Amino acid sequence: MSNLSRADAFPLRRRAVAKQILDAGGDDLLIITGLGSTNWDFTAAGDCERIFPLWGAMGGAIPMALGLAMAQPEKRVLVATGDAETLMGVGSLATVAVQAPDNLAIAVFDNERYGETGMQATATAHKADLAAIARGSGIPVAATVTDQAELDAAMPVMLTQPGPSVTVIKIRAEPLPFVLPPKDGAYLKDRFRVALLGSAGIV
Ligand SMILES: Cc1ncc(C[n+]2csc(CCOP(=O)(O)OP(=O)(O)O)c2C)c(N)n1
Repeated sequence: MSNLSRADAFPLRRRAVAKQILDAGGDDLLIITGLGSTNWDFTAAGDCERIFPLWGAMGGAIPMALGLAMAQPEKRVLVATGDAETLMGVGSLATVAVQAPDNLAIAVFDNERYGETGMQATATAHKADLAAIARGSGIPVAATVTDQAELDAAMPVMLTQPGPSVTVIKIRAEPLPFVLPPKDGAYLKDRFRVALLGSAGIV
């Protein structure tokens, strides 16, 4: 099987992975999801006010989560985003390493595809290794998981252990029905701020 089609048979399924993370994360976990499929995955798992789905700004999910983690050092922050989104903002991994917030976990849902735009192969279907890029950027806690046992073992890395961490989760390349979160950016911002700060968050 060539690299370009191997993701069609990866055992981990993105919707189940998102649900496992959301369910295990508990009520205090703050989540940023990247544009495209991770938005739909976490909305399908259970849209809630502690999730901020990024509708645009490709490459912006990790920088946004970094800022949130630095602003809220007592809260655990997880960003779940795609391989193409991560590659587009790849310099942000070096900035994460410089700032090194221990409350930040990065989960890359790596289907080796540009899912939303028609499943074209990304660089991770060829030679790019995002965990190696993360380590080379200065984030030592960086690993790739490929099956359920490895995902289970990585859950504490994503949810409780000191970070920053990068967990690259190889998930099946599969087109799924869109499950859209609310689209109004002001509403999404306000509901997230109220969940985090109370009513003072939107004065
Ligand atoms: C700057 C920019 N370029 C291109 C796009 C179009 N676009 C939206 S989602 C997407 C692919 C996302 O792929 P990935 O991050 O791997 O997520 P997946 O849906 O495959 O999980 C692209 C190219 C965009 N929104 N912004």
